[in-house]
Amino acid sequence: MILITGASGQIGVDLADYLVEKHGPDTVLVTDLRMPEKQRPNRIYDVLDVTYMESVEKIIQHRNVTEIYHLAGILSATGERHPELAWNVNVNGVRNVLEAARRFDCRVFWPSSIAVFGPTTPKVNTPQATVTEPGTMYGATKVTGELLCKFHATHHGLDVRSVRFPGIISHAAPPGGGTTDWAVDMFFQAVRHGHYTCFVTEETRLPMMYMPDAVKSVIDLMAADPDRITVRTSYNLTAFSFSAGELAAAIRKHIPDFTCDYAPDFRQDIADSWPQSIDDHCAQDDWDWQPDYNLDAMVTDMLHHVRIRIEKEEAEAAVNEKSESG
Ligand code: AKB
Repeated sequence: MILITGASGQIGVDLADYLVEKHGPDTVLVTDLRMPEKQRPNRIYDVLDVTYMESVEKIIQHRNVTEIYHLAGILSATGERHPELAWNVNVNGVRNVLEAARRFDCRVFWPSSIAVFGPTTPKVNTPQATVTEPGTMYGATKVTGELLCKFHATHHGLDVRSVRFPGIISHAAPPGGGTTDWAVDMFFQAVRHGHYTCFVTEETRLPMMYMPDAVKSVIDLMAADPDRITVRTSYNLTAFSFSAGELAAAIRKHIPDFTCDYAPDFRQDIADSWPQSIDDHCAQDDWDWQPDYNLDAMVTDMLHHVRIRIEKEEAEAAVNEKSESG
């Protein structure tokens, strides 16, 4: 059985779809802190709080889990507001999962982040091996998680694999509490209202990736020959970089009246402490990483799906309103 933790989150929703499609619904256990409001037919759901070791062990043992995609985590902006929560979920969560995986002989995927880098890291083409002195609690939890992964891999032979995700752009599930959320919000606001007020400046440039590539990276990394995996902390990974102003301009090619203004808040400092672009040659060399989407292809596909989603939501809202008033 394949276990996904944090499966209602941004990556979890798309990854669960992929894994269910590939392996069949009987082999994927979809877990999160709460049962999802809308459940898909033929899915096995369960509740799992990864901060409780006993619960993690129990679910692995009872469900015969052999592979874990440990996605439960608190993102950067929420982590800055609730540092203790971030430490508990991100560090104790990954520690519990790694320890249980070792005992029950499971393989593990765990996402790290560009947040492991900080103000003292080279910002352009950030190398794989460089300074990791993050300025945020989220970054501190990710550095700690990476070191725990390496410890379990080298001391216990645990097959744990990881990537440092950049900002991820998706339409199926919204991100929650991240610093790169503006790159998703901008699409939804552009389609809904033709206007967006962005919480970072126009010049803010960050490395990003479209969700289909993020899912592909997880699948490719987990499928790679173990002898080729030379990085047991976490692989640098990127698809492209853009500034908020460049994304607005790319959206404007499809929605000419779209306007965007900029009102930076506390997330600006976090964004400013992160790299602008990433060198992911190790991932390219070790497991042939190559993204499929560039900026324009991503924008075209995102707008198509965001429009469909918003039309569907509006149609559902109209039906609900009608049934309530009738
Ligand atoms: C965030 O903004 O917190 C995440 C990340 C880059 O890890 N998207």
